[in-house]
Amino acid sequence: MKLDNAAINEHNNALLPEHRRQFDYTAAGLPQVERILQHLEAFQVAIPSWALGTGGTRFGRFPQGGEPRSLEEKIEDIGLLHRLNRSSGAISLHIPWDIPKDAQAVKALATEHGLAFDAMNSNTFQDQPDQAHSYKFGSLQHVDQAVRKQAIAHNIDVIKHGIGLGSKSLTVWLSDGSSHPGQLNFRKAFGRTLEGLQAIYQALPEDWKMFVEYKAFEPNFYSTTVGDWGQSLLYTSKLGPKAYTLVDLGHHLPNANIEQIVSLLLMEGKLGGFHFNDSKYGDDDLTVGSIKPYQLFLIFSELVEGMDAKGMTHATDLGWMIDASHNVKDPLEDLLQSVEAIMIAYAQALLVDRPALEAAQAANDVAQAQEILQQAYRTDVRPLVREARLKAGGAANPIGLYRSHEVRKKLISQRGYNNTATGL
Ligand code: PSV
Ligand code: MN
Repeated sequence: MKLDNAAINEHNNALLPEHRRQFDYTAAGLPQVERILQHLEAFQVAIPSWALGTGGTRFGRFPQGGEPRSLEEKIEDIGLLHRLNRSSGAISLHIPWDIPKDAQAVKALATEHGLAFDAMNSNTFQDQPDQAHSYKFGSLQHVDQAVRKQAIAHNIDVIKHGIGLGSKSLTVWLSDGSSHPGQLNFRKAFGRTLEGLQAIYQALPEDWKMFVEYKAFEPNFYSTTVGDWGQSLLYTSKLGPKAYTLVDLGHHLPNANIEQIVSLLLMEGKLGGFHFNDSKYGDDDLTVGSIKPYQLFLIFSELVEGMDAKGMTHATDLGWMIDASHNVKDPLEDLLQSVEAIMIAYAQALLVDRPALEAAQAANDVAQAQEILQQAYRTDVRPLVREARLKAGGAANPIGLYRSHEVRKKLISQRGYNNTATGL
């Protein structure tokens, strides 16, 4: 489904006077507004190909209807999101859930929608119907070399698909681990996994990055072979300069200080990218910023500070991706909300008065440090994010336009009710 310029203009014209009033009020109190708007306009968040349909839990799934039936329709849906918010200009593919049959055609369709291909994701956590060996007891950690070879070959295949699409990175998330004490020799499992990752690393093109994603639990509930940022950092340090750690916000044990993890990984030059989501209990995969928006801001605050200290380009030097599951909301609305939450946290982080914060830290002025952070966090930056979106040609109120245009209803009439777009 495509939205034409006329529909966007009509929507924007109605909202412009009120937007101007709000923007002028916010901008008047801020230094360097132009710089902030440029940063916001440049910032793009990749949408995962697996998040466009209704998700579910092991207890069931309640479909919304109108889910994309093919990779092409997934690209169309992300194109629509990008048309609305101008900040979703990339797609992250999961193989084998979304194998491009004709890479050239798929790439051309994505380009038509203004989309680039972000990280490719491999999958050695599920058995596929045509697969020779099972991943029941792991993939790269497996005691049987034949299973390990199969998992390595799959990752190399994913790289090949990515080359055809113009992607520049591979994300490896392994569900490897154990569910019972004694099941696994931790040291040997680590060694076998490292060997497998090394073989995959060898197959990476020169200008590619490899992201090693960690997760504390699930589907294994006693140990995970890439269980936390320390273990991921061990692997990526041993692998070499093209290997980086990927932080999925939902993959930590409760109350972990993610902003500190991010800061130290950046310091070591080993932070590769993000999977954004939010959670109350574990890997809940909820809408970004819906539960802990202050934590999201603190993470972005460390990112901005750490990237600036290294002279990195915010928009392109890390991989910015969403990894969420939309169980009760319309997935497209949920994704619009997630991207908006990311842009808001980023904008707030750009507002932090860094020299003043440094001075407060140097003076051990703890109360002042909090004042400075919360001054930025409590600023309503939504008019700034909206202004950047309008400048880029997007909609003043993406969800408002999505609803008034009755997009979901139209998608259901085009695609029907009973499709499943997710691979799980
Ligand atoms: C695992 O929970 C994960 O976060 C990995 O990134 C997978 O690729 C993705 O979710 C699958 O939904
Ligand atoms: Mn993830």
